[in-house]
Amino acid sequence: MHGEVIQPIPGNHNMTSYEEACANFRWEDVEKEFSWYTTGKVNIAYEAVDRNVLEKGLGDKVCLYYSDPKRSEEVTYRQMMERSNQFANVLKKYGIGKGERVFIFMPRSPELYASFLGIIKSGGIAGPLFEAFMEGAVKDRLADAEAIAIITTPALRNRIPKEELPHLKHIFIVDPQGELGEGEIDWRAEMAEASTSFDTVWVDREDPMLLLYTSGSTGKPKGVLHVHNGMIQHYQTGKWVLDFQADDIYWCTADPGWVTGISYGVWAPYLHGVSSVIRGGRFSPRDWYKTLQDKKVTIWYSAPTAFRMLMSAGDDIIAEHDLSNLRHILSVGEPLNPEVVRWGERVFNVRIHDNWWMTETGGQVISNYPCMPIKPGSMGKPFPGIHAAIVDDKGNELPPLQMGNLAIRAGWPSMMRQIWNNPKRYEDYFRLEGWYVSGDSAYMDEEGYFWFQGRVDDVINTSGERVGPFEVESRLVEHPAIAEAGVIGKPDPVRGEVIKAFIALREGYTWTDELRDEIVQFVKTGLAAHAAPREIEVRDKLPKTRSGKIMRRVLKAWELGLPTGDLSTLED
Ligand code: 6R9
Repeated sequence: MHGEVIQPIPGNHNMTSYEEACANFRWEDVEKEFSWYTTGKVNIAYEAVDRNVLEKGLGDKVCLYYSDPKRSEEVTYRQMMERSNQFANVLKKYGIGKGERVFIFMPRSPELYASFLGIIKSGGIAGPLFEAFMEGAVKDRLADAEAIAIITTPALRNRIPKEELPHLKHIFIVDPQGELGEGEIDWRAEMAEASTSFDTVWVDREDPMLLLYTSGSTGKPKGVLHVHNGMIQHYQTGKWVLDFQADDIYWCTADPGWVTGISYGVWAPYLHGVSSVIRGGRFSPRDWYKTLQDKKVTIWYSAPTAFRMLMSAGDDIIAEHDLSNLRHILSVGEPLNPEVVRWGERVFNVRIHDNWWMTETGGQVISNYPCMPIKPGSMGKPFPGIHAAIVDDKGNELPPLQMGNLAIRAGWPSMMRQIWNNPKRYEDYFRLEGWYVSGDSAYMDEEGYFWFQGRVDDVINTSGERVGPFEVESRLVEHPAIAEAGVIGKPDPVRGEVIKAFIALREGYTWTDELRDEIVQFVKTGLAAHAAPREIEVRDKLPKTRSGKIMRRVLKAWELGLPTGDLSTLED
């Protein structure tokens, strides 16, 4: 398995040798790439947008090629600057400013990106949400963050229970239909009146700009807080991992509700003044290949589930398209099967570069680089300047080929700075002296390549989305028919894992297809479609510890037909 190697594609890559890059690299040197290095004025949105227009002569360059089945639009860097200025002015008009949490809950669109950048220019903290979230999920996040405003669309408006959110004052609606209710504001009408110039609110490098909620194995989703300083890492990984060149056309398929859709859907390409493709609408292999072809995409960043779905759609569709502009492809979010890497090489004639990181790390940590041989199945090597290692449960570094906790020496530029309102949960990540403990297990081979093994905790990764079993269980037991529930990830060839629930019914209920559908719907409306179980199995009783915790490890063993292991803490 370690023997298979795919050699680099020759070319002028920004990084010419990984070893050399590691030997000479200092994060401090990257600071010189930003205008704040000389002016002392910091704001990541200025560096990513305004500076391209005002200092680099890229005002007329396309920032965004947006398209969905109904709409197609190009936005230049100058337009992006002006529109984000307008939205920053709108926020200012409503008295919304520095440090305030402003959420975004809408499908991908040019309006979403202008709003996002406007929030950050105004010194605020943006909280992007997946459009798939239902009322319960939206409410939990807005309440935890004490959000003051949200930007949404008419279709999603009714999932925001404003009456139950005392801090939420303003709901900006893009193209509202009918009368506006209390606190509702017409986004486009306000934009039309707002000035296109705005004095960017200058902040400290350590001031927050982004709040992203993500799941752990216990408790409600946690708010991961990121600061402006992350730009140092977004810039440098853009340079060395994505290998941005001035004329690249770049397509990151990730939604901004996920960290990838921000760090690599906005910051990295914008900081390099590269043109991005954004495609709205549903996944469809034909649309995707057509987008790659028509937009002449050179760098494409997606996720293993998408690649596996494309693979299963067959190679014939690929042959109908000219995809010869592609230079390389990147993948994140879940383990990238060697099979998919080989498929990519065969059908696209380029390499798929796996890379590993998390919402909490803010940027890529372990990567494959265009100048480096790749080993299919490996996530690659640590980014220069970052010390990643495999450590035991006491924090001792383990030698090659030993499996353990994948950990990172604290202090890389885009590291999260807080779990919102929850210092204890933050500290827990750093419980092993000086290490950030990822919750993933892995090993390193003798040549320094890292190989993913699994999650240490029970967090489920379905189609690249992190789902906390506890959230799903909590919602399930809210249903009157369910006495108790335990949720696990079941291996799946396309989605990586699917959600499987084991439940025990309350007295008086019988299991029927109708009840099953009702329960699935119940979870969907409470959380999100992707959080609903694909499979439900009814048992008389679930295995529990004496303290009453459902033993997911036993459920998993049942599912996989494995021995259940030590059951000494089992209730009876
Ligand atoms: C960016 C992102 C993080 C979790 C992470 C791990 C899994 C991410 C991976 C990978 C295997 C890779 N993960 N990249 N597993 N190979 N290349 O995905 O953030 O949504 O927070 O998920 O995803 O388990 O801990 P996030």
